[in-house]
Amino acid sequence: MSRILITSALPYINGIKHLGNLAGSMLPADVYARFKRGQGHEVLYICATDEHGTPAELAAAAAGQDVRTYCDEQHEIQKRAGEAFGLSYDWFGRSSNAPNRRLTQHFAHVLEANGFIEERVDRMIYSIDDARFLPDRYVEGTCPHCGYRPARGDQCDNCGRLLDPTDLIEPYSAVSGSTKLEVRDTRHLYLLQTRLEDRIRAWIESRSDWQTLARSIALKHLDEGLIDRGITRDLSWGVPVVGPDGGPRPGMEGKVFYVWFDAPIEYIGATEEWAEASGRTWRDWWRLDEGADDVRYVQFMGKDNVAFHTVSFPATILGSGEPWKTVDTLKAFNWLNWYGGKFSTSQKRGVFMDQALELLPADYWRWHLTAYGPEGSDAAFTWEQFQATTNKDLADVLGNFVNRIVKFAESKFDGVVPDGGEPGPLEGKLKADVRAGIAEATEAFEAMEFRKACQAIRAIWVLGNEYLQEAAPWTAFKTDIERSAVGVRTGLNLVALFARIAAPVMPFTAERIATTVGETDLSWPSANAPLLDRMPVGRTVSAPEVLFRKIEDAQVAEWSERFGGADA
Ligand code: B3M
Ligand code: ZN
Repeated sequence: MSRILITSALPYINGIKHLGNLAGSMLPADVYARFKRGQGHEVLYICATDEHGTPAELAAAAAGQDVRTYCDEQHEIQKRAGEAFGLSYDWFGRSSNAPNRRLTQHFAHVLEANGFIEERVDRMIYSIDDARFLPDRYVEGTCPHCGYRPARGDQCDNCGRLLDPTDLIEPYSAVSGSTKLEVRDTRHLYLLQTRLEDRIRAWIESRSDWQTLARSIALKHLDEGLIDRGITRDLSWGVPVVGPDGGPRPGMEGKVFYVWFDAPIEYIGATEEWAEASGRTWRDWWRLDEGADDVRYVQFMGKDNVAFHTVSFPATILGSGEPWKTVDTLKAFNWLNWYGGKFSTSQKRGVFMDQALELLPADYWRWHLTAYGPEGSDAAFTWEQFQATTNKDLADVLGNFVNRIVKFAESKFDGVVPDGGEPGPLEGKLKADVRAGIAEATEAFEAMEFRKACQAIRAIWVLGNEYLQEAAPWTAFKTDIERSAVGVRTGLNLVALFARIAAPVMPFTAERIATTVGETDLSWPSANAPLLDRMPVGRTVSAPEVLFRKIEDAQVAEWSERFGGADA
């Protein structure tokens, strides 16, 4: 049994997340966490809302709320949406809580003491009409790289390049729309990433376990050359910049740390929140000198977040010179697109987590977004594909199998696991095939290849259907009741197994399926555990209410109308 720390990129507080956000970080992290717990490992899955910075201030202003109230509300909304989706966080924290504030200020102090932070006078965009500096997203304009408009001051939504507000062409204030902008001097703290470059490169090279996508993004950023980054902003909402004694820092009054400086530190902060709430210790998860050396740390995120996790956050950690745990395995995801275009929070394009659950239960989405997610390359969500895969994988293959065999046991074998008969060659072959399938699924999950794992799981469900087709207990029932009993018993054992292998991806369904055959064990099956002869003879079974409803063409039409579809 090992200890596994899992984090998924912290969702921004500015509104409920769309399915693309879910598919590229929180959902796969949850699937992996459930898989690892199912194997009996000690898992700590940490997530939080990322609450600081301009996105929060702007969203609060748009909602007509003060930013604290806005964040309080949105945090609850996101927390509830995550729970409803079955995201099994051990803790869902808040980057605006006290532990993160303390830790962020701590890191800044040690970095400065180590010579990696410097105060510089910066030239920043100032809005005369708004009477304030306009950091990051407070400025919009045309992307100098790809010509996209409106690109935000911190990053272009279209080409993904990180930007500085002064890079934008024809900039304007996102607060007022004013173009009366000028560049003024202001003091800021800079993280001297250039001085940490060699250390970061050596560290990346020591990470043998990263996925290709993550590694290539990280190395590309290093090869392009690191720059020293401003890590403070002229904003009121954030972690305040303070002096070493915690008091005001002359010249830095009213400034806060840049949201991307404090956000990843919240992985640690949220663990501290969890520890406080549960009476546990967080240090043995994070400090190598206090027991974290046997922890395996896995991060999940979309590809746009990789540079921050492979370069910026490591610069903070490595520059501190303190023995903090760093990421062992980094799993990055591509984009889930909405038809040919992008999901967009600001333009409300696509389906959002709360809306999705109004349409269908969580597991329909969890299966589709995991089995057909944006793993090796970008993937597109379309209603038509969602309908096709749901109806086939879930209704025809899995749901139908469970219904058919349990109903038959109810009608012909008094609703119990029947006695009698001996397994023959057909069962022998099934067992070998199922074992091979489980080995394949296990290997894929271990490698965090979720699409492949789902394929292997579906293939096992198909084996069950093929077995029933051949064993045909309904036909045998008339001539050879023992043979029929073997078929039913094997089928019911398969039902229990199908629940177990579905559990990481479809936890709600797994429980419902297991209940039909009186099982509670949803652990991941180990290589040589008994599989097809586990259930006690005589145990009562009872058919489920319909497990999955097929998605009708009329629903597809209605949803396309409501959310946009092919012509969106
Ligand atoms: N909140 C970006 C995002 O939502 C950001 C991730 C932070 S991870 C420390 O895409
Ligand atoms: Zn661009």
